[in-house]
Amino acid sequence: MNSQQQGVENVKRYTITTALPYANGPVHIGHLAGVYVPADIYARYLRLCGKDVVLIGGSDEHGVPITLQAKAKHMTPQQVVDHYHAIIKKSFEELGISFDIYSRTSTPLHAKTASDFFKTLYDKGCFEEKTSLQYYDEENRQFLADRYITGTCPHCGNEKAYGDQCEKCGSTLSPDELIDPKSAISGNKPVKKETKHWYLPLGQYENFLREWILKGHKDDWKTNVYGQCKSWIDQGLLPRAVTRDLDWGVKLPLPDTDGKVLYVWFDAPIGYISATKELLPDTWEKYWKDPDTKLVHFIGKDNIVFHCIIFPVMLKAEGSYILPENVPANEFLNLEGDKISTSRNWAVWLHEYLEELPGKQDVLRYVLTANAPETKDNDFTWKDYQARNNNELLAVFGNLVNRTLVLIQKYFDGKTPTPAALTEADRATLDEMRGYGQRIGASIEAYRFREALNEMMNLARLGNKYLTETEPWKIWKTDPQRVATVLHVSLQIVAHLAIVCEPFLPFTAAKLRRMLDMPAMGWKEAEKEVLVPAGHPLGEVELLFEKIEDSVIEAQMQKLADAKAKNLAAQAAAAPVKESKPLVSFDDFARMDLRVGVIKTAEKVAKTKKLLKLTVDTGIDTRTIVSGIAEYYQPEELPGRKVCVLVNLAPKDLKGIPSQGMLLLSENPDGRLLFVEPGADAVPGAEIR
Ligand code: B3M
Ligand code: ZN
Repeated sequence: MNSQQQGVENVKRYTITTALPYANGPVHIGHLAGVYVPADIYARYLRLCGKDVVLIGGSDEHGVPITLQAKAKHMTPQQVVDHYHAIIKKSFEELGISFDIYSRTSTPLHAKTASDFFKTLYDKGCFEEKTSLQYYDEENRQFLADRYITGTCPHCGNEKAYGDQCEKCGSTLSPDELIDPKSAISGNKPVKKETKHWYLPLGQYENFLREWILKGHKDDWKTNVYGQCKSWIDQGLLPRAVTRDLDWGVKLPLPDTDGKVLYVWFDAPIGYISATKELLPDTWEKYWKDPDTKLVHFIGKDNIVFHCIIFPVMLKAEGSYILPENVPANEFLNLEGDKISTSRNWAVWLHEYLEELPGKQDVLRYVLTANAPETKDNDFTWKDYQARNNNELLAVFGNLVNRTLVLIQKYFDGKTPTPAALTEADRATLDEMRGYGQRIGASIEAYRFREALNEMMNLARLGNKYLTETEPWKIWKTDPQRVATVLHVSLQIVAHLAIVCEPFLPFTAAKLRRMLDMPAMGWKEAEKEVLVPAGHPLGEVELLFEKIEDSVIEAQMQKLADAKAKNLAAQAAAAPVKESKPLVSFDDFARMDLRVGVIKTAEKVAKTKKLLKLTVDTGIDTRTIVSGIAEYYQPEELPGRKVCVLVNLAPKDLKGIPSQGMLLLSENPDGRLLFVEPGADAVPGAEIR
């Protein structure tokens, strides 16, 4: 019986891990949507079910990106990771990510755990030892691993590909595949030098992986995860180096290996184990070696191979560990239609969000769950954030709670009303209410968190529907007893929400419990009918959510626009300017007839992304000119715009449109085209000389 069929009641304990973010930058909404919010929902739910759960997190503090950043900032790697580990840890706490421990991989305990793990595999003869020629920077006397070497990607031509990966086309690369390799430190062409490394022979575990994943988890792993594993296994599993020539990382427990460390992707997953050891020094093994423990890794899709192939092979080879029951990896979240990018500062950083939008932790948790990229990449927009807050959290969830509690305050002095005989509709509503806990729980256990969240909101919708149909505010004078019954029923729905919203909206759940003066309750309680008994005095009514005004969204959009402009300017400043073309004579130049023109009309050329069809008054005539500026200018903003026109360029048909001349444009390093504009007083036909 696989884990899916195993309901929570059959599982003794859970070890839930979350991808360890690199401590070379803050976390952003992509990390949260992909990994940390779903993991926290899962852990909170299981705790409410009374399960024994450890939720493990921590900072990944090794790897070349950290050392490169340290070099660039004239800091030590330890200073870099200390700085970002603190920011990351604090921001997770403030968002309510309920780690049982948030550790880090630069601790001595981790170093010992990881090097002991390596030594165990080494002593068992699991590794292949290989001496090979590797790229070496003679000026810095350093081997060039992973991000220390750049070059042109053989697959897509990206000139800034790395020795381990091309970020443009996503290909996994080895340094030898790079065209025209350069050292990322000195920029020099590297030489080859002999060095010894240890390799994990993944191919020897092909049968194990086929049996364990392709057969054993065909039905319960997400298709995106299963599919990636299958293609990795089918394309052939090459030996994987587990050591590097670097000075920052976990040192090797072998003689004469100074300057060598464990490959970051060998040591980082062991960080889950060392963090558990740190948390539970005496009982950690129950969570990693007891077959009654269910191990679940929460990650983003770019980490699938490490968590489904490489780390399980390491655990299998070591022999005493359990394997992950599930790895529900999410796809990627984009921002306003563009890929989130740390280097381009195209992100909503968690620590900045918490500072700029205080008290809105649950709004972010809600929106990121509602839009979670569970099966395909998805997009975060500030407009959607505002809409979901105003139209769902405020108008549905908050409205039900507020109406119920204000009316009880008003009519019953804040005491839970005593119901009279229930009508059929009352009975049906209460019966329906009691079914939500089981349905929401089933979706969470299947890692379908969007579905679970929507079902939780459907419980609030049930309450609103009930109040709208019974309209207690209209019958207080004529039938106060009926009002008591209706508000009693409505209050039970609110109390049930306090339980079932907790995994998603922990801050709201705490407020609700305070308002109802209700103790924390387990998930099973949601099967009961009455959670707040008649006569029970309620607490103060608080506002759960407030309307988010356009100005708040506009400020965030402006922040993104500023980041984009700054990034373009930085790109322009950093980009090498092209050499000048060969000299021309004045006569050569004089043959070109350049005039001032005014754009009269502009329209998109059908079926093209780049072309606009313009009519331009050149002073000589009004003519059609087709220009590739559609990505940079909207047609409606162009009429009346003064431009510089090459009027004696031979006419040319572009997409079937005869174009007579050319507008002068400048091209930024990022490819952005901008008009070369004449002076404001220049008139159409004026010669440009
Ligand atoms: N440090 C983060 C990433 O690739 C990587 C995860 C490690 S989990 C053991 O986004
Ligand atoms: Zn590429």
